[in-house]
Order: sequence, then structure tokens, then C-alpha cells
Amino acid sequence: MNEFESYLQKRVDENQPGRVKEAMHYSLMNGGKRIRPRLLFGTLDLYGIDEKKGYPAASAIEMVHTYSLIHDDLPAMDDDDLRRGSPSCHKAFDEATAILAGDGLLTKAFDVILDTDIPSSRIKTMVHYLSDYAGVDGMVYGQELDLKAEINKDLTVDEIYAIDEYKTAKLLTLPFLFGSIIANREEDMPTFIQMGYALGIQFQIQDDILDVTKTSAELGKSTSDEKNHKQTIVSLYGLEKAKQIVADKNKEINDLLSSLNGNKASLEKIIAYLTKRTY
Ligand code: GRG
Repeated sequence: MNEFESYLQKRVDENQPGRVKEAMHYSLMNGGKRIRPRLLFGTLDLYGIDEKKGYPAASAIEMVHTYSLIHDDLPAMDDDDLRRGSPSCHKAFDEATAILAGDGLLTKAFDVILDTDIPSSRIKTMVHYLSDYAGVDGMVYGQELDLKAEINKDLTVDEIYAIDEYKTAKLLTLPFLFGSIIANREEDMPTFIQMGYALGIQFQIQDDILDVTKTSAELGKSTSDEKNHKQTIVSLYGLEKAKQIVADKNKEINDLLSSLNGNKASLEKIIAYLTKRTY
């Protein structure tokens, strides 16, 4: 992982000097859990491929993820002052710089992924998925649904699941898909799409549970769902049922993983870590 951190840092530092680059660096290297890169390296390990082959694709996902957090924290969106235990990007710098830092990370991601050492036809497939899963048919759409939900506070369970699917699950599915594309094992993608969906729902419900059970200091970000009267699976079903859904999703993810061939130890470990995460 340390080697990956240096790779990621180099890829952002190779850019034009200035305040925007500083802000990109600040947010990208600011103590994220690197869950999505770990999932990609775990998927490569399933196929017996060295994690280094996944560094460009993992960097691209982490850049897109970081851009989404920078923009999500802006006053026009969630208006959060704290991220990963430090001032959010627009607080550490200023709003305009934070917008540009997000833009810089998003566009850089599409350059970095091109350095993956596989035939260009498969790189093309990865670029398509990156745009599809992060963009207006993916995470951006999820954010649109989330913003709409602030006005209509009378959501059904299916509507909440749709927000979680697009806002959270899409980006958590990408590492699995990139792993199978890099390994040229695209026949596994349908299973990974189901796994990514289950993992994303589980991850988001856990996030909603943590939001009401942990302090802002413990999480390194503001706990705002209750304050904002945000509807979540927790507010709709209560904590106990939400915890049961997390356990059910964990079983579903492990069953799907069992159906795949290869060395599953790394992915099993990451999935176990995610199920028990406390921040
Ligand atoms: C602005 C286009 C746009 C999208 C924003 C990512 C997002 C969509 C909103 C952030 C708020 C949120 C609850 C997102 C759901 C996914 C989630 C829980 C992200 C946090 O991911 P972690 O825990 O973060 O992997 P770290 O800081 O460890 O990288």
C-alpha cells in the first residue's frame, strides 16, 4: 500500500504547480481509507496478478472518489466543514479552488487510467465504465437523487435504495470491474456487478448507522443526517433492522464471492474489514 501511496502522490504532483494542485494533493493524500484501491488489488489477487498492474486504475478511482467528496462538501451541496478529520477542501483553501481541485482530479483520472499495461481495447472498456459509473448515469445521478430527496422528504424504501445504488454502490463496483478487465476475465463481471451492488448498499447503511451512533470526532466528518432530517434506511427501519440488513448483505456478498474461481483470501479479508468498520 505504501508503494501505491507514492505512485498516487507522484501522479498528482506531476501537474502544473499552484494552488489548485496543492488543493488536489491536500484532499487526495489526506488519510482516506483507500477502500476502492484495496478492492481492486484484492480482485487482482483473485486472479494471481500483481497489485502494481492496478495502480493506474486504482489511482483513477481514488481521484474520482476524492473529487466527489470535495464537491459534496461544498456549501452548494452538503456544506460540510470537516472531512477525514481535517478541514474540508473549501475550508482549507477556498470555494473556487475546491471546485477546480475537484475538476482537476476528475479529468486527471481519465489520463492516469490510460497507463494501464493491457491492450488498448480493454483500456477503452475501462474508460467507458469509469465514465458510466461515475457520471450522469452513475454517481452524479445518485447525487442528483440525493439533492432532490432534500426537498421531497417522503421517500419510499425503493427510492432510498436507488440513491444508495447510484451514489455509493456504483463507485464501489468499479474496482471489481477494473480487476476483471485487467485480468481479461470479463465473464466474472455480472457476478461482480451483483457483489458491488450488495456491497454498496451494505456500505451506505453502515455509514448511516455510524452517522447516528458515533461522534463527529470519531468519524472525522460531520454527523448530519438527523440534524438535516435526512431519510435513510436507519431512519425508516430503525437501528436493529438496519444492522440485520447489513448482516444479510454480508452473507450475499460472501456467497457471490464463493461462486468465483481463484484465490479469494484477500477479498475475503477486505470484505470482513468493511463489515466491521467503525469510521
Ligand atoms: C459530488 C458528483 C458528486 C457526488 C458526491 C460521494 C458522494 C457523491 C457523496 C459523499 C457523501 C456520501 C455519504 C457518499 C457515499 C459514499 C461514501 C460513504 C463515501 C465515503 O467513502 P469512504 O468511507 O471515504 O471510502 P474515505 O474518506 O475513507 O476515502
